[in-house]
Amino acid sequence: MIARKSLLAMIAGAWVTQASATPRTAFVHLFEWSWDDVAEECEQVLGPKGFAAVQVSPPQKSINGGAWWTRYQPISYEIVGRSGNRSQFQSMVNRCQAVGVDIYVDAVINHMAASGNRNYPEVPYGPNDFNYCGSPIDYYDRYKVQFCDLVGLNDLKTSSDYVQGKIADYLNDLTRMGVKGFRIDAAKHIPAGDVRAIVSRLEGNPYIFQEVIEAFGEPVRPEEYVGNGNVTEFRFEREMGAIFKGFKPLKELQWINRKGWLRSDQAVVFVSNHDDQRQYPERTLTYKDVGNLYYIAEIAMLAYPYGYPKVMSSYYFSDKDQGPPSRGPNTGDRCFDGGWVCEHRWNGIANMVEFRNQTAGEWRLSHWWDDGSNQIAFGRGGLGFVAINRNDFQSLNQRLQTGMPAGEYCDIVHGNFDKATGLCDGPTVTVDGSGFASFDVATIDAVAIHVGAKVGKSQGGDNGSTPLPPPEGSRDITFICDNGETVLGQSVFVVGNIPELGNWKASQAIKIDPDNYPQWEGTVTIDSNGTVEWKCIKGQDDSPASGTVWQSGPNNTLNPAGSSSTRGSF
Ligand code: LM2
Ligand code: CA
Repeated sequence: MIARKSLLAMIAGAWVTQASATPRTAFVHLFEWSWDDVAEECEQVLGPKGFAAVQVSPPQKSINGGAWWTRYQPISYEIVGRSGNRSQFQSMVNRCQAVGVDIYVDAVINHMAASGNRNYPEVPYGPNDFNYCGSPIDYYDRYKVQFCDLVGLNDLKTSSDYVQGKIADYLNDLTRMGVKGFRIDAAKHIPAGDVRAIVSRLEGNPYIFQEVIEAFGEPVRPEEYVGNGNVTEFRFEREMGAIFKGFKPLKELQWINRKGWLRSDQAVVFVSNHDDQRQYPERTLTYKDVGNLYYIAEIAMLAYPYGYPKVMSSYYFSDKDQGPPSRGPNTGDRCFDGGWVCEHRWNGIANMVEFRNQTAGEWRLSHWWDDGSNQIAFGRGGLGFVAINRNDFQSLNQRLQTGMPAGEYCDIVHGNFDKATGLCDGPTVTVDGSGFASFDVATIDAVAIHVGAKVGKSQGGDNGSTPLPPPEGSRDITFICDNGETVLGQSVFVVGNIPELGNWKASQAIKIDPDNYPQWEGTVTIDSNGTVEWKCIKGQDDSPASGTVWQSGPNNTLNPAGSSSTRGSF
């Protein structure tokens, strides 16, 4: 194992990875997932696939009931509910963080529940902490939108110092637990200035995105909120629906970011969300759409350089109030078994996240081609190329200029690229010396390639066609972990902040040996310069990301230039 790892590091040129670590540029909404299941998904899928973050369902205490929407009726800011309790929430945050995945909380702060008496003793809020407008919401009247009860939900007086303080306390509590961002639910119903006042009370620098549903002719506009953080761009969702459901030709995608919408760096975009998949299925793409329309739309979103994309991950439902399956995706009603849809695991969606990460350095369309209607292809400045066929009776067969370096690339929609071996288990696309390649795309399907999945090249951030120079200063370092008491089937591994140590991904930790049990020891070849931070972990023999137990306390440090061994302890 040591030999394989050091050879790998040599081929990959770990120093290159360090210099150009790929950014994480897409996130997923794990709607109604339990905290335990989210944690496992971070380790098994989201970390390895390069997702930046997970939006989780509202974690605060809500009214009881089986419908999914009970979570949008808070009765207290205690962290407890259908997805789990506070300690499960904390453990999820930690486990996701350890594999580089942030947690974003859906913050329901415009209102409390729909009870009659406007009393929430656990916060506490009393009648004076609410607005009273005396009528239902009228979306063409700014005052009513922001001060009336939304579908009967008690509208908080977000202009009040006390209410702002309580909301900020709740969000700061989450930040201290390690939460990295907030979706501000129903932000359109909170005056932008009130959101700003709340945000200004937040500790740290959490990522903020505000749910402001744009609708033609309404007085409250998404643009009012851009000073507070990002804003949802619902026009993108609607346009993707129009295009992929066939009301407009696919070639319209070329102009989708030039319609006077929010700027790319202000916008959160999605093909579907938990409300619209239920409320407006005729115009919103969902897993219920025939064929692969929804699938190729998600692929198109992830390929297209506009906004910060959120992948919807749903469960199957027939009744739109229906709550989640009673058993989680990892324990019972598994992904793909008719319980949880798990779109984020669909091959092309999961792998297009890496496409977006790998192409972030060329944030533009290039090499556009279309057939005049429903077949398109475009590049990302030589870092990636995608061909999408929305035509449902004719395949796409074209020789196209990709702008990419010559080589054989994995079609990551239909195959998986193994970064460690440089092998592709699916079809490949060969780009010739002048950048041309032949594409054969079935009806309602897509093919995508990127520089991070070039066959024969274990991936270490190298995206050119020139061979890498050998790494300088490789050294063999002995890693020792003391007090590594394990049970049968469990081993000790080391993981750390450099590629040779798995970049803090438990799934890529390096196994060491119990030569002097309970002391464990192993040698790893390190090419990186600078201080190395690392920890001992325990995990399943063949799968360190399962049941991972981390060495407590601060990281161990090592200066590879100055020492030949380093030690940590459980
Ligand atoms: C949102 N964004 O602004 C959420 O994305 C959306 O899912 C929430 O509505 C809404 N705002 C309030 O946070 C959902 C659901 C509603 C549900 C509410 C409150 O779409 O149907 O309303 O949560 O649970 C339900 C009933 C409704 C009833 C209301 C109050 O469906 O008929 O109104 O509770 O009892 C009388
Ligand atoms: Ca309000």
